[in-house]
Amino acid sequence: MATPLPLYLDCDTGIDDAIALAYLVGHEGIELAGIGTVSGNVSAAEAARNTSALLRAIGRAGIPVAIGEHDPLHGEYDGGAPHVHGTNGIGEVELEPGADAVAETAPEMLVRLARELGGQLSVLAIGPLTNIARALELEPELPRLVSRLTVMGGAVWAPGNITSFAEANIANDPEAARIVLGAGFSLALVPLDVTLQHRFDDDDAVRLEQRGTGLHVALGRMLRRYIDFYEQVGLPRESPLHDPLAAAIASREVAGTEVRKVVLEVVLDGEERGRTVPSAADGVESPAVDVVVGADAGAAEAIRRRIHSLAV
Ligand SMILES: [Ca+2]
Repeated sequence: MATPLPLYLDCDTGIDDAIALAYLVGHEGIELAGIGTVSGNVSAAEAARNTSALLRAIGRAGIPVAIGEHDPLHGEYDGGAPHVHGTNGIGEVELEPGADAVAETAPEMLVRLARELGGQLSVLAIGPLTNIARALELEPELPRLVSRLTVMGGAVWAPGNITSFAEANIANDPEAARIVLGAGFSLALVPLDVTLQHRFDDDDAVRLEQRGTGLHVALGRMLRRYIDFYEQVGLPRESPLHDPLAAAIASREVAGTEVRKVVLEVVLDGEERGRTVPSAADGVESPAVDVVVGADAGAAEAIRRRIHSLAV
């Protein structure tokens, strides 16, 4: 078997973050070298508690979790998305507490791992990009020290979800997004354009609950809560796989079937704040990124299979 891919995960756990985490742990080709948290769906501290509790439930409490930035680069944390993810971020599901967070911050952990792994580290960001922007302040060479950065975020040719223009991860810290998208990483952006095409539904919640372990029952209940939210806002009883799809693409298990290489600008002002726009300007110096707009039709099944395979 090939050497596992070392991965740093940056997250704001979050129900779809929890599903992505279970997928990553269930993937034998991934070695989770460290996890950092950032405020988004919940505060960075709450996200760390949720992440550690999930790792304990999965039987992987030894994976280090570092707390990252509480506030975006400009302004203050806005209190998260309790209407989507529940007041505790994981759909009011109660889990046994996990290990304490480590002493270093999430940006410090990312920089340390990138230096230690000498270009081998892959990075997956499924929350606002504040920690990645702070890590660039600590280590401007970061884009050349990591092999690939995969970001769940943005709505490029599709409408947004937090406003009609902007997707939540980018909208929660547009300044950080502008810095990270322009920093020169080998970068795959996994926006709403593609994540909305891949979904779990009530059958998945039932199957997770029937799997019967504490972890799977908890994930099933979280998923049901998430599906309830989509129904409340007038959408089908289905859950888009935002973060899990980005995880499956970062792991290279799921391929992008349509990928467009474009320079992206992030709108910072006005009603379109947080919008990700393909740049029309000629001669811009910013580097292009790979925007994934289509992915393997089997993505949801691949994610489902990994999560069900977890022996806990
Ligand atoms: Ca997330």
